[in-house]
Amino acid sequence: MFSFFKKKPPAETPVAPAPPPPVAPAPAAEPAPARSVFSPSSWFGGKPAAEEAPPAPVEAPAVVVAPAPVAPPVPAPVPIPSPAPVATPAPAPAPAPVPPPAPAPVPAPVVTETAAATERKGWFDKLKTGLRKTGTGIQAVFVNAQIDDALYEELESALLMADTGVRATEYLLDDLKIRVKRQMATNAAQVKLLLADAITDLLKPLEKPLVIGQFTPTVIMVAGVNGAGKTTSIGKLTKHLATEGASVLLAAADTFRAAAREQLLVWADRNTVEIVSNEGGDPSAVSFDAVNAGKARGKDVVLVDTAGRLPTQLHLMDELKKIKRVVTKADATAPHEVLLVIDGNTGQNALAQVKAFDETLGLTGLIVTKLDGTAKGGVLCAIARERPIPVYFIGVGEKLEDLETFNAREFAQALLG
Ligand SMILES: Nc1nc2c(ncn2[C@@H]2O[C@H](COP(=O)(O)OP(=O)(O)OP(=O)(O)O)[C@@H](O)[C@H]2O)c(=O)[nH]1
Ligand SMILES: [Mg+2]
Repeated sequence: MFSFFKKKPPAETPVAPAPPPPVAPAPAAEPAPARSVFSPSSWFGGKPAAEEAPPAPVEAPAVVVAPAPVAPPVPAPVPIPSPAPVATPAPAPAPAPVPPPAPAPVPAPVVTETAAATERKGWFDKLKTGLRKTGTGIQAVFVNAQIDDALYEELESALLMADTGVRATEYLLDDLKIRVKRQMATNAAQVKLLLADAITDLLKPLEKPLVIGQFTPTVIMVAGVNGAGKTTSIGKLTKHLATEGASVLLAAADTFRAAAREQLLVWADRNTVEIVSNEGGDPSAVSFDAVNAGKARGKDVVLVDTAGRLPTQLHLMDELKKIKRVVTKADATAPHEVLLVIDGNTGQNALAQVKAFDETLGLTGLIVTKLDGTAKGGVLCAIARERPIPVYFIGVGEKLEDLETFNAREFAQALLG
């Protein structure tokens, strides 16, 4: 499914993408954490160097992601789980003075690449369908339109309707006008493409891979309001990690709901995933135990699922702070990630949630769910403008494969049809 590989210390090579034999030269000079590093080509980032793997168009190094010993006979850019086609003629960077050419005569990886690209294309189509409600109003502005004030006014309304927010809308319009002038666009279709560029650039800072493996275990705490999709997203992540061989320990720190643990188990692979829970107990204690157990058992990842709460429920927000504090007591470097899950349907309110949870917890990343069926997907632009916290994943449905990494260009293109 989602190809990411497990980098083991010495010569052992990836699991899934099965690249060529020689030691993956990719993450090169890293001080090799001597631990497992999960660095999926489309899901999780490797380490600093090769990260930034935006599956985007052709930005060579990024996409070639950590594992990339892939050595097809061709020199430069390898189209990985890249999004879709579309504009951006990207002046193909010269043949690239690639480092030492990997001597792999193995043709196999190419197949993997193709499969990954096909898979990503399938995801793009799904994303496009999911964002239809958000995008329709914006796309309509460009139908049979002239480039005039009326177009910009209608676009402003459409962006606001999509919950892009006042600040991001103003920013996009100003940016778009500059692009239109610079490119000397003469028709509305060109303006639409330029808007896709503007949205891509605005959203780009949100694009960042989740890094697993710098710490063992990597402790990820997940928070959010009630029903945002925390447990489902954790389940999807867990399943993918487990499928790829990562050992995962779940902390059912949502001790309120009896069903929470079972809900996690449904998603998890029982053979490779363990759960620490204590129904009705103290969420901090469960988290503490889970991190300690994760350390003792050498787990790759500990995912802490917390109960839903509103930012206005101060005692519950304090409880979250406590969970974080206690996790740090169990492992001084943890939590390594504090993720907020937000429901795309909540539009501008999601931005308020991001701000509130960030102030309480210091967020490191977001998961935006339910972008299918919402007309408010523009809120990502508002987040990018007002509280640019990385969006690790976006969800467009309830199924396992409905959660994927966020890519700015892909999102903008899916939005504008
Ligand atoms: N359409 C759609 N539904 C989703 C998505 N993600 C989650 N859901 C649904 O949202 C509902 C709530 O999901 P949960 O994972 O239980 O949410 P939660 O944040 O853990 O909820 P609490 O623990 O009660 O706060 C479930 O019915 C999920 O199937 C998504 O991307 N799209
Ligand atoms: Mg839950």
